[in-house]
Amino acid sequence: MHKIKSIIICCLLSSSIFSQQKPNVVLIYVDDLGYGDLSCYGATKISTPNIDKLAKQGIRFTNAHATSATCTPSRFALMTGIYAWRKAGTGILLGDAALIVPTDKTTLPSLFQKAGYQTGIVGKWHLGLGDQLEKEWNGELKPGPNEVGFDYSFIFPATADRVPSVFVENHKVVALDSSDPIQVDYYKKVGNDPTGKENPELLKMRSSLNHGHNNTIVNGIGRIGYMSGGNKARWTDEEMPLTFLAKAKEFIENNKKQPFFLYYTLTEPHVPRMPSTMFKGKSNLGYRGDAILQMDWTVGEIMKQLESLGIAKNTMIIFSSDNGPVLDDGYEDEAVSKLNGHTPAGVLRGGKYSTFEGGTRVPLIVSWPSKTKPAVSDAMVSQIDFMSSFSKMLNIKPKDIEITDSEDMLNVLLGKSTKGRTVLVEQGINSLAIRKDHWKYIEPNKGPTINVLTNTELGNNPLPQLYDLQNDLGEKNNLAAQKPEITNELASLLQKIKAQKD
Ligand code: NG6
Ligand code: CA
Repeated sequence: MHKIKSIIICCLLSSSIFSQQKPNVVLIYVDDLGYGDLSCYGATKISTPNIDKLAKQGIRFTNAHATSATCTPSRFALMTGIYAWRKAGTGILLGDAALIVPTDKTTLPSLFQKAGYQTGIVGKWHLGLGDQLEKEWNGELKPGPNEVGFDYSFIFPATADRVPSVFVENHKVVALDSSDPIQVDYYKKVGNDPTGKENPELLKMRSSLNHGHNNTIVNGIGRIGYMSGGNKARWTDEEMPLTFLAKAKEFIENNKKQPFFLYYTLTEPHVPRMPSTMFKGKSNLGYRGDAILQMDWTVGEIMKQLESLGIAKNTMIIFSSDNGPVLDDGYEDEAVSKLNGHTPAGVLRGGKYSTFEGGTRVPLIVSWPSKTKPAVSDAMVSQIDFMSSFSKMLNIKPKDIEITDSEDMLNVLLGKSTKGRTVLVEQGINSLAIRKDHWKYIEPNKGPTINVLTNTELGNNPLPQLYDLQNDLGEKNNLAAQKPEITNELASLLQKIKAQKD
């Protein structure tokens, strides 16, 4: 009897130890930050001490990828574990788009929910809201993040340069006055608000030529799309980081006694870059640099909070970006003229929108102080792997995952193994590429060579391209004609992966 009792006590104890050890996870996902934008990734013209500290205590990856070179598809893949190019309608969404994440499938946050975590998202969403385009912004905005796995959400719907320029907290526009209802239209003007096109004299920052960020003016900045109403609910760009930080900290504070998953999706350094007063002019690289300093500061504030709550050791912080960098992405914000020799993509070719490495190879840092030993890892990993890796860590095996684009990389993410993926598909704006070990093949396509608006090399070429990334990380030397066997092998491997059906 005595023996049975002690076995039971022992079991209870070990299960409670296990539950205490479930780490909190804070996934900090930033917008348009490049491979060369952080000092821990070699930047010399800008210094990011807080993120550098995170890198020093964790694993810093040199060959990590967003799945795509733009926001919506990268975020879709991260949420679902499925390559976005398999699903129609997963390109860059307008601000009034309907939800594109399925509500009846396991998602990254619902995986955590199933494991007993409290889950929250604070920041940019950009995966659509509601079940139709024409939605009632003044009522309940459903389905959205709360229907795909988040217990709590405080978001803005699309991008900072798109209307409606308001925050949404758990289905409702924050601070909405019912006597001033919101209307949104992407094709024709609604209401009487001035636009950047008609009233450029009202702007504090102009739209770049031909980019078209000159529709409704909100907070002195022309946006993509038209909105009317919701005047009290409209955001002030300079306050945005502080608002998101306050909400993120509130979520952490409220859940400090139980395991939580926070998906903290910062808008920096995406356009419009309009940093808080304390960061304006601080970087000497224009507002893009200032936005990076602001982002770094925010990361430091979260690290400090975790320390002061005594939960830093058992909190995994993951830091990454949704796609590569861009300088002029819509506003005259001096990102180009004040660049001062800074190289946002580092040694990589291309950037946001591009099928070259600059499009998807991004910073990735994983720190879990009680588990990870500091290291630099060259293993190939993708954000799409978070789904399978966390499924392994949480011991939850969803049966409703349609396709296994996501690979279990838990040991790699925790620095226990350096054996990353051997194969990965990368998605540019017009074409796909496949990586196999150190080889990279870009499928032929007729897209433009350069995005003339942003001045980014897109990686498009009507001929096949093959690069040896071991010796040519900058993708300068196309070996397709010289190495037809490898070119053909990769081309057919890509076809095979594309043909996999869900
Ligand atoms: C582009 C916008 C760009 C940015 C991007 C989305 C134009 C000319 N450019 O279409 O400014 O909003 O979409 O960025 O409209 S992302 O990081 O969310 O994918
Ligand atoms: Ca982005």
